[in-house]
Amino acid sequence: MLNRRMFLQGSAALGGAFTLGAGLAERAGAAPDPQILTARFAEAQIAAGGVTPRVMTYDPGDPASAAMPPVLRMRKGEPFAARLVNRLDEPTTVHWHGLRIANAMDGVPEMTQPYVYPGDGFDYLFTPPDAGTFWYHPHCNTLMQMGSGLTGVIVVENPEDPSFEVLNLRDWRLGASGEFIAPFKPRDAARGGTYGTVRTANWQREPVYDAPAGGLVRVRIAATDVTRIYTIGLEGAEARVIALDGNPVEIPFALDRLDLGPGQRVDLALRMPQSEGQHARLGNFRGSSPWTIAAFRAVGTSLKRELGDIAPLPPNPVAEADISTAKRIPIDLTATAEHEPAASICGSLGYTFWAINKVPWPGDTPDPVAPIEELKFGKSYVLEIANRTPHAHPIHLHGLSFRILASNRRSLLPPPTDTILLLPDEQAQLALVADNPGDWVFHCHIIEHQKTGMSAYFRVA
Ligand SMILES: [Cu+2]
Repeated sequence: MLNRRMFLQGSAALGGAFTLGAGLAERAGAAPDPQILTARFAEAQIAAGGVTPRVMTYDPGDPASAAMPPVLRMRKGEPFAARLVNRLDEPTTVHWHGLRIANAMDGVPEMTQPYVYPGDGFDYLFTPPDAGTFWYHPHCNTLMQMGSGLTGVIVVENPEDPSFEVLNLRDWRLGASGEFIAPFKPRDAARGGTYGTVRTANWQREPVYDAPAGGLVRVRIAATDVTRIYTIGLEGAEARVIALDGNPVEIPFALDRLDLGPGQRVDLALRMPQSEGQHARLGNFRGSSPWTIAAFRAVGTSLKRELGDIAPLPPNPVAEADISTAKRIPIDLTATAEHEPAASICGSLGYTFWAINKVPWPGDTPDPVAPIEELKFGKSYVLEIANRTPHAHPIHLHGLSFRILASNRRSLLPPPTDTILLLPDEQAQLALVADNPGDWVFHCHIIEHQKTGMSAYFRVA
C-alpha cells in the first residue's frame, strides 16, 4: 500500500522538523492554546469477537486514551489552534472538511503543506467562518489511515447554540476476532467501494443514549466512513432536519429518508417518545435489510415539548453567486482504462479506474497535474457536473461552499454545501463564488474512488 522505501527516504531527508504552519501563529498575536492531536496507535474494543490492535486515533493528551478522536469544539469567527503530533509510522496531515479556512491550513500534502513525518508535528491555526457540523481526517494514505480510525467530528458553535448530541458514523474492516482485514478489494473499488464488516456510531455497535421523555434532542450526525452511503431514517419518534453539511436549512422539514454519503452531515431535532423506556431508533434504510445505527431511550416523566418549539438556526455568511455573469465549467466524471499510477508517499491502491475530465489523478501526489480551471478571485462560476457512471459519488470541494442550482435527479435543493452526493447519471449545476484563494482539491469521498483517479483541483487566484 504505502511505498515504504519512498517514505523512508523522505523521512531521513526531513527528520526532526517541526513545522509551524505558515508562521501564522506569530502574526496572529493572542493565539489560543493549541488542541493537542497526537496521531497514534491504540487498541480498541470495536468488534464483538475481540480487541482490535493498531487502531489509529487522535489522542487529545492528558490522560492518554484509546477512545475515538475527540469531538473538536470551535467558535464561529474565533481563532482555533491545533498541534498535530505524529506518533504513527508513516506520514500524515489533518484536513478540516467543510471549513472555509486559509489554503495553507487545508492539510493536503504536496499542495498546501509538507508531509508530517513520524516524530514530527504541524501547528494549525485558523478561524472558522461558519457554524455547524464538520469533521477532520488525514489527507495522506487515507484509505488506511481513515479506515484505521482517524475520522473525528468538529462542532463550530454560535454563542447562542443549544447543546447537541454528536454521532460519528463509520464502519471497520475487521475479521471475526477483531483484527483488521484487507482494506479494499480491487473489484469493489471499480464499483461502489468496499464496505466495512463492523458498523459503528461513536465507535460502538448500536449505542443507546438516555434522554428525557417527551423532550427535544438535537443530534449532529457525520458520515465519516470511507465507503458507505447511508439512508437515514427514524422510528419511534418524529424528527426534523435543521441543517445539512454544516449549513442550516431555511425551513426545517420532517425527516423521512435522507441519503447521507461519505463526508456529509445532517443535524436533526427529534422529539423523544412520551413514556419512560420507549426508544427512538435511528436506522439505515438503504438496501433490503434496514439496521439500527443508534437509539435514544426515554427516561423520566414527559417534558411534553413540541418540535415546533425549535427555533431555526442563523444562516452562515456564504456568498451567493452572480449567475448572470458566471462562467460555466463542464466537469465529467467517468470510468477510465485501468492503469498503474505513479508511486506516492501518501499511498496508492495500485490501479486507477476513475477520471475527472478524462484525467485520472489519485490525488495527494507529486504528479504534475494542471488544475481543472483557474478561477479568478471574487468571480462567480457554475460547475456543470455530469456523473457518467452507474455509481453514486459524494463529490467534495475543499475551501469553498457551493449551491446546487439545478439537477436532473432531485427536486429538493439543499442549502450551500461542500459535498454533493451525485447520483448515478445525475447532471447538476453547482454555483459558487471563488472567494478563497489557493489550490482546492475536488474529489470523490468514496476513498477508493478518490485514490484510483477521481480527484482534481481548482486554483483560485
Ligand atoms: Cu466516487
